[in-house]
Amino acid sequence: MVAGLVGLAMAELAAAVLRARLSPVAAVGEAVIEVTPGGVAERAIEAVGQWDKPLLLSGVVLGLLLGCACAGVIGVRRPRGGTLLMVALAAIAFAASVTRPDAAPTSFLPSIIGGGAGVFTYQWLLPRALAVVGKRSEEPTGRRKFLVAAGGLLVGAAVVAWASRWVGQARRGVEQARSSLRLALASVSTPDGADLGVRGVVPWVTPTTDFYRIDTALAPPLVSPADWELRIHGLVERELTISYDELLARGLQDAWITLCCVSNEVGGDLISNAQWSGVPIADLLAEAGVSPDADALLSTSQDGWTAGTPLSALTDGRDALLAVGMNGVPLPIEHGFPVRMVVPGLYGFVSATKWVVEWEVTRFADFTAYWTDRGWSPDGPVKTQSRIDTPRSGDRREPGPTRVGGVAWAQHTGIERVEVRVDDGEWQEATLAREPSIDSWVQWVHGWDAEPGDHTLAVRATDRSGYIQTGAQADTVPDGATGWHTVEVSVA
Ligand SMILES: Nc1nc2c(c(=O)[nH]1)N[C@H]1C(S)=C(S)[C@@H](COP(=O)(O)O)O[C@H]1N2
Ligand SMILES: [Mo]
Repeated sequence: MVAGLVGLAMAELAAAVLRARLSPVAAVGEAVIEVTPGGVAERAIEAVGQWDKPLLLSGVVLGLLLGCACAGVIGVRRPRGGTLLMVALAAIAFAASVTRPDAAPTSFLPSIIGGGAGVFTYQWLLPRALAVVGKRSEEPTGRRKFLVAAGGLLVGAAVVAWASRWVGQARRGVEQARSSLRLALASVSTPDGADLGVRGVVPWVTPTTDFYRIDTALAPPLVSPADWELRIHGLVERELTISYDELLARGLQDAWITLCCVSNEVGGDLISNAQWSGVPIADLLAEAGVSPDADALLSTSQDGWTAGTPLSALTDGRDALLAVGMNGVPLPIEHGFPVRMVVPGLYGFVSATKWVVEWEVTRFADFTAYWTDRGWSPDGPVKTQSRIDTPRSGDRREPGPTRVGGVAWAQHTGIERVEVRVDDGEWQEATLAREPSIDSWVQWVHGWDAEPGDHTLAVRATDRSGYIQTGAQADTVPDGATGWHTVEVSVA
């Protein structure tokens, strides 16, 4: 039973951290409701009134503990059998979790984590329990050892259960603060002509739920707007501390900016486009008065992550924003709520600090940041790149006219031209969509008269500085991948 409680606590914690709608216990409860005949359920509810849910959940927990007690009894003679029963109990929770109609890809995790913890604890505790039973408690140290171990585990389980409550509540509190905000954000609609609507090409505006996510946070920092402050210090004339309301009072601007991760492989999907709303970073730096000696802004997030950004990129007039909104709504918690940075033209790891709380105006010579400490470059301008979204590698197409399409990007430089090459043929110019901003990616499409056989398609972009995207392949480390994206298609 101790093992069962340990597993239960771990499952609750995993569910809270993963923001699962249901913990495994609740999932089993829902499954019970599902298989209970309507008449029986109605009579039960009539009998117990609004206690139906707490009773059901307690029933599930009791059932679990009963099962665990059986596993304990069985384990005295057949440790294997006891383990098997523990695994079966976890399997019930697993089955209930993944068969919920709204099950997410991660729904199985809490039951696996909790089940694993329970089975592991059972196997660890059982020999100690057997030592007591076997010696008929004549040896007091065996008994004491077992009691200490079991007691310690129970206390641990209680702490974990309490932590899971706390995690869940903190999350709900911030979620509520977020949904009660009334920000003056531009509504989002795709600018005319930006989306070519080619099937298989990602939408020009990335829906927020599909926006890539990269951070080092196991669970996202939970910061309420009421508690948020940005401290600006370092090589400035005036130190400033700005609250959320003070930030909003400066007025919001909207900008289309395509954010990209330096870890994006050639052809990868760690790139997304959104409309960001926020206050120009340059305005805040001007208020603080930046010293001419400084060349960097070291930004720190609530969870201690850091990035170093060239001051030049923040003050040269581009839409570098201290953002509070994304695609017309307050930033989602995962994307940096309540406030993050977004800088066109720079990879996220040197510029896009989420949950940002501190700015130090400083010099690159005087610090290192989170990823520069781990082998990545201190500089991170986005490299001009292009990607084929359709066809995909391995696709089969009918012979005849067909469409090749994708996206290209050179944030804050702009895309001049995209070319497609079939096998060893000539580079042929593709048609570009309208580009509402040089800070976002551009869709392209190319008509291809596909001839039977196996073909390799390649794409390359030329940006408005005249630079033609290199075909030389470079790894993502230390400052971004290069090379042409190619796909293999068979035409038959
Ligand atoms: N606090 C914090 N901010 C962060 C990161 C992080 O790990 N922690 N990762 C950065 C990286 S590497 C990228 S690519 C972008 C990704 O932003 P997104 O998750 O909103 O897409 O956030 C940046 N900001
Ligand atoms: Mo990144």
